Amino acid sequence: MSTNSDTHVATQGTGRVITRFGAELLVMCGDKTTLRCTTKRKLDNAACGDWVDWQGNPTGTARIDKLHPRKNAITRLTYRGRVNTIAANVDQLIIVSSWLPEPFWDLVDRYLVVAEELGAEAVIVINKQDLAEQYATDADRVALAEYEAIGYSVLHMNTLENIGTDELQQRMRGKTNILLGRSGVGKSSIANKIMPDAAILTANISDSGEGRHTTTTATLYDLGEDAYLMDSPGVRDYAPDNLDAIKLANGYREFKPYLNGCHFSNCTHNHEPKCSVRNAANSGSISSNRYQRYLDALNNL
Ligand SMILES: Nc1nc2c(ncn2[C@@H]2O[C@H](COP(=O)(O)OP(=O)(O)OP(=O)(O)O)[C@@H](O)[C@H]2O)c(=O)[nH]1
Ligand SMILES: [Mg+2]
Ligand SMILES: [Zn+2]
Repeated sequence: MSTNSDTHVATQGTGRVITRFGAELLVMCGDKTTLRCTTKRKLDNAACGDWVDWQGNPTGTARIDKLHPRKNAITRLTYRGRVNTIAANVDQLIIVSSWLPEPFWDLVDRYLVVAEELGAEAVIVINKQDLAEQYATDADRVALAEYEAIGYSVLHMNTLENIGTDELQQRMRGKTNILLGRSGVGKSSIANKIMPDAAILTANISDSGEGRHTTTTATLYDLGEDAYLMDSPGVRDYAPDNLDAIKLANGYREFKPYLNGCHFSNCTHNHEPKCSVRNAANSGSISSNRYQRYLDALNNL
């Protein structure tokens, strides 16, 4: 991918924001060339993944003058209390765990809540399959089976021996993906397998003289076959900071058939009498492990 502003001067078009650096945005146009754009002040929140309309002007620069409606957005509160959009229009979360460091299923649940809230799909990746025999417990295997039982795909990978890479790439096709997970599970190793050339793009951007590429927004990588990866340190360890009891419960997809059956319409599925969700967990209709982790998450809100 080359940075090629000249061909677009004094024209207009629609494109997708690849990244932001300082006040400038890098936009990928329909023909896959990239264009450096400024933006109107009120479109200041344009972020990686946004679809935008841009307009070239005779002085050779281009400006974003319209932000298309978003499917969803990953936001973070800045220390000043401002909402900062780090990525927009995410189709799929790739939630990475490994056998060492050991899986934290409560963290996986948390990311699944994010996926449900965003209306995005989720793939649960368990990396370091070579260490499974040594470290995986029976409880871990139960946890994985329980995710599969409620319709999540579980993909075992081993980046050292290139196991699972093809399948992951297949699952990423036609979608804008993000990679999430705790430190040490192998996110960078996986990213390097699926986008070996992508570093070139970031190198080009930081050479452009606009100063350091700050990580307040992610970068969109074109992986071919209509697959995209949005990536940045802030995305990889993203933690939602605006959850409430309702959003949390809505994030456990197996609760959905029971939510209308609770006696109280504002039931938090904890202590309330005649709670249909708790009954389902007690009777084994849904996983009591997941329900217990839900209660822990609720208490930690
Ligand atoms: N045994 C084994 N080790 C792996 C595998 N994949 C990655 N590793 C190792 O795990 C360590 C952590 O991998 P990274 O890719 O740096 O993990 P990360 O998730 O990016 O970690 P942070 O950047 O700290 O968030 C490295 O030493 C990798 O070589 C695997 O499939 N099997
Ligand atoms: Mg890393
Ligand atoms: Zn309830």
